[in-house]
Amino acid sequence: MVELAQQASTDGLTGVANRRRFDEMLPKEWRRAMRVGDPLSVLLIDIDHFKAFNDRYGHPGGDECLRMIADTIATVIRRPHDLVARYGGEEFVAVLPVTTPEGAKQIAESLRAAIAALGVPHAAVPGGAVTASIGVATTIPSGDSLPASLVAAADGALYAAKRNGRNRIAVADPLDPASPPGEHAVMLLASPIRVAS
Ligand code: GH3
Ligand code: MG
Ligand code: MG
Repeated sequence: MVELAQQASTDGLTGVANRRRFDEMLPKEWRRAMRVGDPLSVLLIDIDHFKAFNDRYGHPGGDECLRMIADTIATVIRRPHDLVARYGGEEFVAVLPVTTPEGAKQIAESLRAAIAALGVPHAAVPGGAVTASIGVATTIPSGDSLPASLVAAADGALYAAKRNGRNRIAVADPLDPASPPGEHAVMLLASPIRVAS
């Protein structure tokens, strides 16, 4: 039974958690963070120019690349309460409980660097190696907003990272015009906040 439950929550290709596990876990973490007033951070990680990678190296090569990237993400993000999941296609998501904006930004930057340092050849792009772009968002959850708004904010930041040239991170900010109207109901923290210990 334990094995079946494990299979039902794991992505078959990469071995990290699947989308279903993420969809179950995020609202739980959201409620827990709301109860105690902790910050909650989300990273959305999208491989750059992955269509071109598949075109060049074939779908099996793309699958192998996805596995390597997933392993790297799971190596960098490994605190017991963190979750790394395959969000869909060549996109991964990380949920980081009790993580301030500054902490989330540092983890995202380490992750971006670790993926680039893998040096997976990608001859179809100028840098010659596989890279990823990362969108970062943090909030202290409140009853006025929904978990999906935090993911939407990270997605807006990811879009900004792509637009600004890829192989970079971007942090959601309420002043960022990329944030769609209405997202401001989520309290996005522009500066580090103190967490009671
Ligand atoms: P960008 O830098 O803007 O993210 O460009 P991109 O090419 O990475 O983005 P796009 O969304 O156009 O392409 C994503 C590609 O990911 C297309 C799809 O075939 C590939 N892909 C999605 N899931 C899988 C998978 O499971 N295996 C493989 N090999 N490829 C996948
Ligand atoms: Mg994508
Ligand atoms: Mg991509």
